[in-house]
Amino acid sequence: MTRCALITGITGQDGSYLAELLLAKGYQVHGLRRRSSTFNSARIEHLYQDPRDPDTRLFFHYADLTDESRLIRLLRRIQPDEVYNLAGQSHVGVSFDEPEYTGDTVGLGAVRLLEAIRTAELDCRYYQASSSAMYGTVPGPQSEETAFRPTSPYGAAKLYAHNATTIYREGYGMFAVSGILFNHESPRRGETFVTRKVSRAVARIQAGLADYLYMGNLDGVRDWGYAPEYVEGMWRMLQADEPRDYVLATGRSYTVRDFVVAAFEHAGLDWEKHVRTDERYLRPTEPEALIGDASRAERELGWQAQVHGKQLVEIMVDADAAALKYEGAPWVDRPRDWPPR
Ligand code: NDP
Ligand code: GDR
Repeated sequence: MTRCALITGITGQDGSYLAELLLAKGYQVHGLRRRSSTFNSARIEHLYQDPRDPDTRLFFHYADLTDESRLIRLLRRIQPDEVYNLAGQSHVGVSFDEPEYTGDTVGLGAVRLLEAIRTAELDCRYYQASSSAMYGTVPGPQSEETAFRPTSPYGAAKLYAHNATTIYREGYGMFAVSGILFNHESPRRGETFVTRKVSRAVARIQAGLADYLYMGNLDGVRDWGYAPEYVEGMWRMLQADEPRDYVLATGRSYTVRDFVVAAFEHAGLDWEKHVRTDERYLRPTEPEALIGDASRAERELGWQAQVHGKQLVEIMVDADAAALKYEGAPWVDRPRDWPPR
């Protein structure tokens, strides 16, 4: 029988890769998308299927995690076997500007979805997109047993959602799990997250379209992996015999400066000539070093990150350079695999 999955946040980086993965595994996939005044579907356009075609397995529904009754109605109609909650305001810096909205979509949003599953009396498996931002200042390497001490409204909202997921699992017997994912990146990463901001700027500087890249804290330490590998880990968590939380990470750490230097080097540029600091990008508080210990996922799910460091930098810089080339000159014949995935 065809399995059915619902993805909130399908228009985001992870949602788009997860939709691809589940379609390839034969699932019927339903994605929630927000209404916006311009198209917000660039990352999933290549997956589009005509809803009039009887063989279509991908469907989109307008919905927002702030709208509980809509969630209940959709869940009743779709009756998914698996629900992946990837939606919400996901930018840590922005969460200091919009703490209430971040709490509403990231924290309460998850509770609304869990309550909607209960109200609709569904027997489904639930995945919560938890984050290494919940660890905050606790020294690494961080595992599932590490205490949480978030340093941002975003981290605090994720921790609320994380705790709620545990409560629904233990209190109501739901198969509800949290994946505590460390930073994962790709050419589809939002343009204001640091890796993509850097790869995009490097491509523009190399093409002569910009001179400078303005950055915040270069000393932050992160564990950056490759997003397509991480959505495979999410799926494996929902296929396990027992519901358990898992860390997904590479276990390797780099500073933001390391990433910047490698990206400029890859493009044959001297980073010191082009990088300037702008205190607008500094945050009031932030985790110093996030480094994950994913040994439980390796042991129990057979999951292990492969791509990190220089390889990740090169994937992202090359994709942005190619994007610039083809978008800047629309008359050029684009390669068959355009746009870069
Ligand atoms: P993105 O920011 O790329 O995607 C977020 C998605 O949520 C988008 O589809 C966005 O829609 C949607 N969304 C935002 N607000 C709402 C709302 N109120 N109602 C419904 N949908 C909404 O994030 P990622 O794909 O990178 O991450 C996926 C999830 O995993 C997020 O929850 C993030 O916080 C979490 N996470 C991410 C990590 C990472 O390194 N990428 C690490 C750990 C956790 P729209 O396209 O319209 O903006
Ligand atoms: P993070 O990722 O906060 O870890 O959250 P981000 O890429 O935003 O920042 C990483 C580090 O880079 C520093 N930094 C800058 N960051 C941004 N965005 N812009 C800048 O100009 C800049 N300059 C320096 C930051 O201070 C920080 O130290 C991401 C998100 O995807 C969350 O949703 C997710 O939960 C966590 O990763 C794990």
